[in-house]
Amino acid sequence: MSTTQDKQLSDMKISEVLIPAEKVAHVQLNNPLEHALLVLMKSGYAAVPVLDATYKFAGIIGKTVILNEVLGIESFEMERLSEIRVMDAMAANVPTLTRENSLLDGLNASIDHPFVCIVDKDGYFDGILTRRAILKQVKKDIYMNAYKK
Ligand code: 4BW
Repeated sequence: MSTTQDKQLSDMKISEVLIPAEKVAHVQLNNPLEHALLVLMKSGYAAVPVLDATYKFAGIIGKTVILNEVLGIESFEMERLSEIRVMDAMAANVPTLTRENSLLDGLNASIDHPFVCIVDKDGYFDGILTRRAILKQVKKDIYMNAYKK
């Protein structure tokens, strides 16, 4: 039986390299931007998924968007961090895929996005596919093909 180790990227599904939901830092729609910024700073990530109260995927929020929201004419108006909610600042129009999509679909999406959110058929958050996971697989493919010659 072939394992992820010796499979070609073109034969793989997203489920084989997905980071599962329980390992992904996230925030919720109703959280204030202050909480989202804390999660982003403490996790070290530039952007994380936004979920609703039932764990359905809703969008993505990142540090740049948050800082833009509180950027005044000459200074940052930090008190606004507690006034604005994540749902009013996040990017909602982002592509999603399912764990059954091919890794090639993921590769296409990751050209424009550092990570792609994976959802089930009802929109519940399943995890993320990162560029890192895809690049690791691309590297394996290149090495495997080099040894075949
Ligand atoms: O805390 C980190 N741990 C590790 N192991 N690597 C990290 C960490 N923070 C950043 N990195 C590296 C990764 O290679 O820097 C790249 C860019 O991070 P980003 O985008 O700009 O914060 C990381 O590349 P990646 O693994 O391909 O991840 C792409 C993007 O996916 C990240 C972040 O927005 C999101 N992400 C990755 N893992 C996540 C996550 N978001 C929430 N929870 C996670 N566990």
